Amino acid sequence: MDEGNKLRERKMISLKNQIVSVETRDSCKTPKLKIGTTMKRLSAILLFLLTNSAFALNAPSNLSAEGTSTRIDLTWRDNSTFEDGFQIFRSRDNINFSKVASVGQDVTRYSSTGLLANAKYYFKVRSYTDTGTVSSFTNVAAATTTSASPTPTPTPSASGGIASRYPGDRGIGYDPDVILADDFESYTNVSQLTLNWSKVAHPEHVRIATETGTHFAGAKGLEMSIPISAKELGCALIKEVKGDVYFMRMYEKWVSNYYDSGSNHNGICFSGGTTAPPGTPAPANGTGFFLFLLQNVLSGRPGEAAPGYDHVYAYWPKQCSGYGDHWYPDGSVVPCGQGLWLRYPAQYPAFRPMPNHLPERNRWYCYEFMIRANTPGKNDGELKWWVDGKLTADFPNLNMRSISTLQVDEARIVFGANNTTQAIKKWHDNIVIARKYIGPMASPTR
Ligand SMILES: [Ca+2]
Repeated sequence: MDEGNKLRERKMISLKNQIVSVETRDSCKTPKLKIGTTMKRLSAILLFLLTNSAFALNAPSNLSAEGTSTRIDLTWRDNSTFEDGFQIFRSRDNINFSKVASVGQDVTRYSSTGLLANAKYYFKVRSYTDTGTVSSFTNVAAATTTSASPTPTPTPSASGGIASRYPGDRGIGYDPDVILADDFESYTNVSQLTLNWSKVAHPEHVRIATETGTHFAGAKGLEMSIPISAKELGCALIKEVKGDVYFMRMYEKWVSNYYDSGSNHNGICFSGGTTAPPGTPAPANGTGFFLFLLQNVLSGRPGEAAPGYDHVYAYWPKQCSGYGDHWYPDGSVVPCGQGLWLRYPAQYPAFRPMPNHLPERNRWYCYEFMIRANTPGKNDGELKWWVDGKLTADFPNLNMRSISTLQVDEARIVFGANNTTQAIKKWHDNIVIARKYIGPMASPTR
């Protein structure tokens, strides 16, 4: 018999003695008084029994609360064996609590829904029995709801992009929302690229190409190539920007025999902050950096073929791998399995899985990548991309930064590889960086 049971045993004996003494004492007085008094005493004893059986109804413990958009999820530990359920109390000020719900026996979780956005709530829980017994309360747990679910950036109609107003992209560079438009027609050599771009990294791997098939429109395109090499080689065109929302559209084409099974990066990249060397994750507190590269590489997925499925290569505060995560439109993440959007749907309510997209080699595609940095403290950031004007992937509800000074500060064209066993090559044309959706070129002149 444990101490609690011993205590209860002693209480019961004491109560029995009281009843006996009541009957004995009252039996010496008038019978009428005896019955009435005894009933009163018994009621008091019953009340005593009921209220004191709280000693046996252990309080739940370890209450924790987690807030999402307009709901808070509670969990606690059930420490009682004969409760009929648990009562949940809620407060806005941690002083005045009111009961908001009861849940059944052995239940250890509850979701308080329909709450105000961006609001702090306090909770405590106790166990109860149907006879009116209640335990003492758990600890008070508090959580704050986040902003209401953001509406993902609307997908523009085919005719709604900036490019729809500039057939053949003619004059698109003068649009007030366009930061850079480059068709590579103005250059005779690579050194001139910095007239429009902030920096060209490793120009020895970059060429202005004029051969048939190396340009989407006009007479020239941008060629990037990597020779066979045992070490990592790469090149990039970098445009410095400073803001929270950018779109970058690029026509791109992989050479017909393109194949690289090693570490390969190629495509459109947005980054903010001071990026760390490979293998160093972005700080989890959201004050460091983020990097998102829309690319195609082989990563062992079913049905895969060169150049590999579209995906985002991500360094961000919630990355699961030190060497960056690969996000696919269907919600999976290599090397971590399911993305956060599939594992925690309540935190990513606007995420919709889409089929993965595998481009072909030796064919031009119009890729457009969008980044929207979140409002600090809110999960309203977003990445999405389009292929030939068709929405292909959408990652809303992202929280990629905690401070407003961490902004998108570079838009890049990236091409690089490590341990190449054959030379690889890719062509690029008609690049536009803008603050609004661009869309494919209207009436291309080929
Ligand atoms: Ca061109």
